[in-house]
Amino acid sequence: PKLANMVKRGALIVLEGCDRSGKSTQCSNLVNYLTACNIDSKLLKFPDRTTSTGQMINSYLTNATELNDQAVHLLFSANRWEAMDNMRSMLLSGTTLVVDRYVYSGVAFTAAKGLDMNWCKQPDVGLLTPDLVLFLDLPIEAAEQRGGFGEERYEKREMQINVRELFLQLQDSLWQLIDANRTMQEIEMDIRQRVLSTLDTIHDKPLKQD
Ligand code: T5A
Ligand code: NA
Repeated sequence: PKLANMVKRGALIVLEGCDRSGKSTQCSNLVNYLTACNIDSKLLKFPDRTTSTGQMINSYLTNATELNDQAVHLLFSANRWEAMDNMRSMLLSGTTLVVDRYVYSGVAFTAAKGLDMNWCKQPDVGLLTPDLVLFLDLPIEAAEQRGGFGEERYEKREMQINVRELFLQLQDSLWQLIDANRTMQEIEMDIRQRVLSTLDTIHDKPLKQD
């Protein structure tokens, strides 16, 4: 192999799941672990509430403003699109990205409001394809035992039941289901193992967009 091609790209690892399934906890533990292993990695989160689209999304989620369902769906997608150039260059320069929610959340939450699933998928077509999607699955009853929902717009039982069903319909070949109804440490060990084996297998796989 030519030396110029020797920089091993990073992996695009996505954590998805039901609310309170522990995504944020596990994403940050994973990045700490990878960093301790000397694996260059970075944590990203969608929605990224810091950008201008993210501020509009935040204002909608916190019920400060109203937005048409289609419009807010497109904002969530735009919030991912605006991160793509930066994500691509980080991945190509060898950084593994650990992403807290991605297109699956985008589709599941809007479709749960009754919008057509195929319509929901279109704005995200062409985004970078993950190398691995870890879906943290937690039964609604277990999620409810993790304390009451906050004040945000989608944090209601009916909505959460619909979202989980839609998530499960979105399963594809990239998915691995993680039983999230275990201790944080058990889940963390499980995730580490799966991520390390993915890192071992991406050598010659090009970064994909679909
Ligand atoms: N959304 C998002 C869309 O509609 N479209 C989109 O395109 C996108 C990207 C905000 C909302 O936006 C929607 C989905 C959401 O409704 P968000 O900011 O990611 O999305 O939502 P958050 O409120 O940050 O995330 P969650 O509520 O889903 O929580 P997490 O990250 O799954 O869970 P976490 O780690 O914060 O843990 C929750 C609690 O459980 C405990 C934790 O300590 C914490 O208290 N916990 C455990 N307890 C027992 N056992 C374990 N194993 C535990 N793991 C964590
Ligand atoms: Na979270």
